[in-house]
Amino acid sequence: MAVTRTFSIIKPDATRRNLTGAVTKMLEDAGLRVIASKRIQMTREQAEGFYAVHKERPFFGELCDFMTSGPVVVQVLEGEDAVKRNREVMGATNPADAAEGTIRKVFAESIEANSVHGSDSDENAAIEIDYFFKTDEIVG
Ligand code: DGI
Repeated sequence: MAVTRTFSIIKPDATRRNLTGAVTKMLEDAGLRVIASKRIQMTREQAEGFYAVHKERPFFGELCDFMTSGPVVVQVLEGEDAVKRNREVMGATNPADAAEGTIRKVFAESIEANSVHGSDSDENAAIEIDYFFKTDEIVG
């Protein structure tokens, strides 16, 4: 299996509850390595651009409100089959459906305040990494 990269966000519900370390430990325990990380306050424009694929969905406005409601930690993760491995450890979008031991099962508050984002394909991972990081901020 090839070593690849994915993009992760520790969302405002998790930073608010001081869970940055706890979430990162679960990512690391899943075999993912944090090769870039920064804590930022996302602007409305950044959130709307990041979630542009969802702009016709009824929850788009609330999603952007939530993602700008507090600090987030954006990360680049590296590991074997990183996109898939990260999606596995994140768990289902709705914590009610998430498997035992996943980040969302353990920490998420709701389908919206679900603690983490993770890219859903290698192609989107590259786009999302590029959206938040300069090349020299990533040290693999
Ligand atoms: O890739 P995921 O984060 O698991 O899920 P997604 O790409 O389908 O949706 C992106 C985010 O949008 C998700 O993490 C939380 C939010 N979202 C998705 N479906 C709903 C939702 N928010 C609300 N309020 N209601 C939804 O049905």
